[in-house]
Amino acid sequence: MSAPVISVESLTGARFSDQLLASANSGGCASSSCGSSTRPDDVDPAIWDKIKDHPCFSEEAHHYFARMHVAVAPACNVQCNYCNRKYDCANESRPGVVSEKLTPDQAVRKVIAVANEVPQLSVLGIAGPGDACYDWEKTKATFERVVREIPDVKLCVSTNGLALPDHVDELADMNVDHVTITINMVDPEVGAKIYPWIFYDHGRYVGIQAARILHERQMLGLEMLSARGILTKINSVMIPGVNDQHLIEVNKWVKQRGAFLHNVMPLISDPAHGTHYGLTGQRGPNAMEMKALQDRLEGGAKLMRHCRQCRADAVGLLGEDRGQEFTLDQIPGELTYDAGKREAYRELVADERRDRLAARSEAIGMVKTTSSGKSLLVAVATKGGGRVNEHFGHAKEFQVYEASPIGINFIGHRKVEQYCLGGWGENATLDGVIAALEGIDVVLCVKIGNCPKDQLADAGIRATDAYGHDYIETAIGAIYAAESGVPALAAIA
Ligand code: CLF
Ligand code: SF4
Repeated sequence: MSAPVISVESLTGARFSDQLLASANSGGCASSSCGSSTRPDDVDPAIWDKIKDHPCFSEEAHHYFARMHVAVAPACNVQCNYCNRKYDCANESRPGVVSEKLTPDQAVRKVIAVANEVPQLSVLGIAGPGDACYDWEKTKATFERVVREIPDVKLCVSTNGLALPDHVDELADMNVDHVTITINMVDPEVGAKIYPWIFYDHGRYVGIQAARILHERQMLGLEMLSARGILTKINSVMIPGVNDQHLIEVNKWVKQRGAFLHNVMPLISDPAHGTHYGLTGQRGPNAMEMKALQDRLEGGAKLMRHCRQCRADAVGLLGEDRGQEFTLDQIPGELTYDAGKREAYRELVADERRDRLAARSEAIGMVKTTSSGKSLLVAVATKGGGRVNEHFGHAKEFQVYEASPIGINFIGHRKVEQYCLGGWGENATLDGVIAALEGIDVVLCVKIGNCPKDQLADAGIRATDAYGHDYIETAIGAIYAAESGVPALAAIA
């Protein structure tokens, strides 16, 4: 096929490629630390085993591992006011995007093509358009073939929950151990403002009755999954004035029923998408409203903060989308599965993760011991591996970390338009990037020119490339310590 080979060098730099070649040539595992020895101290070993390679269920894993989606199940049994069904399912995917729909056979061919080429691939998800549990036969046919032909890819499913209880046992039989349910309400009165109708048990229901049925099925599905040890992520679309305050209650309910993660996503509402909310002027939350709600939810069900609301045919690390390299017309009719690249990558990553975790805990320990009380927001240009390794002008997003006396925590990302294209940067684009970085104290990148650096400084944002290729937490820890008066580690110009 014509898709380029995704090299480990392109992700993480020359040191990685040398290690990758050495481990690949040795024909065996180069590391004594494969797998679970990289487990963070605060995660149960059995849980870690399930999440360590899942980019959505582990923030740490999302620096190393990729997901792909196949859009095989377009039928849906619910109407959400933020969807008009012309696009992907907005419960999991970015609204306004149309994905390439596939038959199960086409989907399996695509998974083999991606697995052969993308070393980071670890998870196959079915996440719209439509509902994977309602359009079950296609979901099941796809998963069964993938289990047979590519057994080392994890399976993941996203659903509105209405048909979920009917298929929990089959999901368990297929070793699906990651399921996402979109739960926007636990009070049917709130639900009636979000769902005009549902289709259930051969009938159509509207209003509060529809919302009540949906709520009961969602809770039942969640309880059934928890009872079987299947990890659940709850997606909630934050709709200001409709369910924003109510999501605190949702968080409590799902925590009580064993949810592993709660992912609050902003409503994206655009009249051009033709949805009810888009056409009636319902706005989505801004970044500060999102953060305020997420901060209020701390202490409840554990929050996911690294979601990118990806496409229903997304391919790659979260935050990148290589789906256009793997459209059907680029995939050969006959393909043989070759696990070589992915196996070599995993060996490499096992060592790297252990090193990074050690560096991370050292940096966090140091930040906790400074007594400045300061809080610092740092935006990092990275293309993966947990390192500062992207040019400022090439970044399409910045990962945002907060350094404070409680440690160094990933708190989200800011999407931007790529500023530098072919060695040339547009001022208007730079203005947009600077606006997207509002509130950020420091930008870390591997390279930045004087012009953008000066304009960032004018906006009160310091930028430095002094920590290029360092681990993110190491770099942030050094800056935090320097700014807190601990003997200088590196200066920010
Ligand atoms: Fe896909 Fe979803 Fe599985 Fe991940 S996505 S089905 S859990 S493999 Fe991930 Fe994408 Fe956010 Fe979804 S970043 S939209 S949370
Ligand atoms: Fe649209 Fe997904 Fe809601 Fe169905 S469940 S109406 S596809 S957002």
